[in-house]
Amino acid sequence: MSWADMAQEDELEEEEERELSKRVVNVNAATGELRITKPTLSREQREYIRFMNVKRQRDFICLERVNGKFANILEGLELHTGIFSAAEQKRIVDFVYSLQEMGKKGELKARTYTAPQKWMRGKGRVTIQFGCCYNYAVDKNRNPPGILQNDVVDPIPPLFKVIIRRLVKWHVLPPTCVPDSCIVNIYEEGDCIPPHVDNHDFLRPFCTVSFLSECDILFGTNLKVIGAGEFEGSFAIPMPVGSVLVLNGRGADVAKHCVPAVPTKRISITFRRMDESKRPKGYAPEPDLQDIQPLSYEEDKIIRLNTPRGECQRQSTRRVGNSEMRGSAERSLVHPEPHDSTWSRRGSGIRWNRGRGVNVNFGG
Ligand SMILES: O=C(O)CCC(=O)C(=O)O
Repeated sequence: MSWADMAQEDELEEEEERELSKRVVNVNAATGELRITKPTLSREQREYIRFMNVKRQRDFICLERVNGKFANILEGLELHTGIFSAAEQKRIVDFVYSLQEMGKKGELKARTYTAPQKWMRGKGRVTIQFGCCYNYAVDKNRNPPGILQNDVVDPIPPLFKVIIRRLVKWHVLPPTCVPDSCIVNIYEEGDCIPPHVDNHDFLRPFCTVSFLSECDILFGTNLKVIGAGEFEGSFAIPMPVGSVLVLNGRGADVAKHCVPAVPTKRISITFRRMDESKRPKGYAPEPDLQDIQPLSYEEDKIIRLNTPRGECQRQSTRRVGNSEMRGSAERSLVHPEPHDSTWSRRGSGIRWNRGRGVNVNFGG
């Protein structure tokens, strides 16, 4: 399948659409008679249902001393779940694999695909960059970290533009900050991303979408490197598969973040908008990423849908994530809980140990 074929907005939704249009069996309580009906929801109605079922957590709190005063270093972080269905995630992951194959065969531009030298655990990960070439550290040409002005990478593939439109339409990113670049990170078991604050060549907010496996992202003003791929930080946020973590405010700029060595293979895609003055030379904005408008629904409103039984649909505020299902008391101390709860801790140190999860040290 070509990239152009995948550019169809409907196509990301295709499997989900089938799911939602499945036949419904109604049992008549009095007669026991079975009636099979096929709900005919318009595309807008289906999108509305999915949009209303997105769970959004915006109440992360971790107090740390910043310039002599306690401040919530997680202010500005948001975790959105339910943006991508399982079928959509599979489609995206399959596409990433095809990109990886192209990269290995030299079919992508030289700076698009980078595979790290694997010489010790906890070193690097495969990256595939689109829209601009980001330099993580001073390179052999002495370029500082940031967007390289003279290096070319491939343009954002159509399927990723579909994702970007979804993120803006579904109120994950504001229309003032439509991403025009992205980095795919492919983590094999043991790969990590070390503590960093994203470069200011990119605007805030930006976001990361997680695929294949859940892992923790650590935040803290002072993230310590304990060993290869092992870091210590103040707060861990589990990123469920298919979730989108938005970084903004102090959560993006005061706290550093890192992903410790992952227990199992994982893919993430970080979407960011370049500062206009930092765009690579000759960069032309993508016409199909202009004028994207958020859906004009309010996130928390009840609506009556035109379903056969006219039921009310309401956004659930309870977050049911894998972390809850694991039922670990240890993890639940630091993990986000239902939408309207607030979790607050002063920097007490969370050490991430591979295979053992998060240990909470209350520091005496
Ligand atoms: O993989 C992730 O979730 C984090 C990625 C990240 O921090 C980055 O791309 O800068």
